[in-house]
Amino acid sequence: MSSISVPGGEDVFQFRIADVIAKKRDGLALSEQEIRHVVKATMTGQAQDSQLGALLMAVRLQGMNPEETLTLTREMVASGCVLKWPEEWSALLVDKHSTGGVGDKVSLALAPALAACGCKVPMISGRGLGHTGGTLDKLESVPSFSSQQNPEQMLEILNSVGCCIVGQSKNLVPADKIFYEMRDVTATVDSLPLITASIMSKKVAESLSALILDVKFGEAAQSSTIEEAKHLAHSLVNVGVSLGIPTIALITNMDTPIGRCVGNSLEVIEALQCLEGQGPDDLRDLVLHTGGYLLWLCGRAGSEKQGAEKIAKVLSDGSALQCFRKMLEAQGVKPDIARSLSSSTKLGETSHIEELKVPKTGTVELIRARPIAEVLNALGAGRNKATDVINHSVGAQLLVRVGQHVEEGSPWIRIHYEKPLLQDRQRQTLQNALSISAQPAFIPASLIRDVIYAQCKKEEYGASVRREREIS
Ligand code: IUR
Repeated sequence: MSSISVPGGEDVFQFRIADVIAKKRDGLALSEQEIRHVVKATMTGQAQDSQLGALLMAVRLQGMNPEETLTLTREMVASGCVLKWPEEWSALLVDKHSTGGVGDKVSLALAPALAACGCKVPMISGRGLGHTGGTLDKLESVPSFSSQQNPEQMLEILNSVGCCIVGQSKNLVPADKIFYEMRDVTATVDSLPLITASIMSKKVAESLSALILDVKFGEAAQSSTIEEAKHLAHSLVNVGVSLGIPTIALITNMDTPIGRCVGNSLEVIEALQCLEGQGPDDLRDLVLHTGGYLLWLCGRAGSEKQGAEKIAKVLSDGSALQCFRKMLEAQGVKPDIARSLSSSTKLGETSHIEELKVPKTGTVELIRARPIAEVLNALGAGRNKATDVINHSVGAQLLVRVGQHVEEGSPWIRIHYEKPLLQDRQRQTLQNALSISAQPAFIPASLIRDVIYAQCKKEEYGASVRREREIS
């Protein structure tokens, strides 16, 4: 390393990227200046693709300590713009991030419910890839919905409605796009520090007052075990709190689809049921708890329980549904469609609807989300590469729940499809997704298995993190 002085400026450290790669290859921690240099060199094009690939692999194999992960996150944020909001919103800005699941329509009900409670929710979401669905794909099953909103438009919608759900803008954390594309082709996606910095840099750039993470584990999740999910959750929460955002993570199970519907337009209808104060219990439970924790973290409720009660109120009195409709209208949906949207609206139908039958009498032990999502993907509900076109109407309705007694020959799943047609081997895959037991099945009360905080007492959490932010 050498340093040169720029007239009137700080010393500019000159690193050879090859030396930084060698340091990480040998298991040493990188300094703040080294990480800053790598991110800057990535943005200016000075770092060659081969060097970035080698560095990402070195990080994947050797890891990063919490300080390095924090620095990487901070430098990635600095690669682009951050969203700026009016000062008077400084305790109102909240968001949620999920590591991805099947049938996960929580954000669709949560964002408007939080807006109805007085929060500002600048939710930046993604599209589905592989077997997990994406919030933007779900919303795009509503005709003319536009996820492309620039920061000025977001500000306007937050002012008038309180929530928006939009796609990632090019100027926010541009380093993440470069790193993510490189990770995808270098087998380095599954690196804890790289996942942490990727997720948290985008959330930090939203300038939030509080954040909740839904870190999923199970057969249909990115983390297959609860231990792995907790490890990721600790890393995410520590970065959030270190950067002054009160952050907690829920550890939730993802073996069985959330709710009863999988597939874009069917999931919007199910989210509308939740916004009408009804819908499946597991979905409602996640919306109430996620919202409850956020209201408590940002200081709008005295406890998570009080927060959940506020969310329950706006779901039952119709104000959350009104916010959802207003958000859709503000994001391009025709007023007559947006204003009358309800769970009985038809959002597109398929030419084929087919029910599969329960193979033997017993209790439903498990409905495996992953094979169901994979078959639906192949039928056009999702994409395997970013350029694939999806059919929003393709999906499935589960007609039974885990723990339910079922009789042989009764229907358990209804598949909505068009072309390509459902094949016999896919019918078999779906049948194998249903486990029937002769014994009564254990039904956990909630999908939430743990809550991860940073290192301070739960009672003081939101306030103490807010205090730290004011001091720093
Ligand atoms: N989502 C992100 O935003 N970043 C990642 O690295 C992964 C999921 I994996």
